[in-house]
Amino acid sequence: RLQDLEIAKVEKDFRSKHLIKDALYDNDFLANLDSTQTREIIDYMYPIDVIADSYIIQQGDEGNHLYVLAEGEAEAVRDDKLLGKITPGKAFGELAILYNCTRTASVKALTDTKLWVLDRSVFQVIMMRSGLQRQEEIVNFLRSVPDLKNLDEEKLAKVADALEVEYYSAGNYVIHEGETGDTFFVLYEGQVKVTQKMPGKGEPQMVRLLEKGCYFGEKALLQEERRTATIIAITDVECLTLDRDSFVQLIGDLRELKERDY
Ligand code: PCG
Repeated sequence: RLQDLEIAKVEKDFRSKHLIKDALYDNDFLANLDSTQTREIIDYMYPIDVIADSYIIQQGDEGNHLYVLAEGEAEAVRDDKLLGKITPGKAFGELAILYNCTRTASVKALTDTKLWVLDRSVFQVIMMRSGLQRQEEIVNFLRSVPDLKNLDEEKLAKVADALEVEYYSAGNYVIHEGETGDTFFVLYEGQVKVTQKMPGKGEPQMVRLLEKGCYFGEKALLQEERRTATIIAITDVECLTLDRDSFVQLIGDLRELKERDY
């Protein structure tokens, strides 16, 4: 377990979390991690600086780290042949970690760079937790969500499988009233406020606050064409999201959601 390794999560701002998440999704070998694995990798990566012209990875070495380039530029070289440039938002070093082989190429910093790093030992613990354990964590959380807890076990498990993670920084819009939308959100961390346009009022009016364990965005997926309210992150926010197809298949016919009257 991660706790047994006595490694702390590393606080990071939401821009960094975004960058790491996009880098993981952008990488062919890491794109299929589930939302819990993605969240954990993001939480446990730590920052390092590497100065220009030094090697981040040496071909042939044992691989002990997975990297995401945050700032600067690097290049990948195999047998003295340039494989390509690595730019911010790219993950690299995953092959030796995933397949237990030696480094298949060298990576050299072309400028001073800032990197996010994950130790192999942490990566392995994250990967080795059984699908069942991970699913259980999310299912337990979903059981605390009003209305969703009435889903049967099988549906809950399927929802847990289909969820993805999304991050919003404090002050950012999650949903704009009036736009079309294809996403259902469950708030996993942080607070958002709901505002709505009201007749006779110039500014949208505050309707309510939502916190961990609340859901939103169901209306545009059920009876309405468009978003009926605006959702703004008050704190940094972590959401678990379902796309329209999964929503319709798994949750769409819950009476509690359909009949929800704000
Ligand atoms: P949707 O899809 O219309 O997008 C905005 C969401 O805000 C909406 O779904 C609800 O999930 C959520 N919400 C929270 N409080 C209210 C409310 O009082 N009225 C409405 N219409 N939506 C609300």
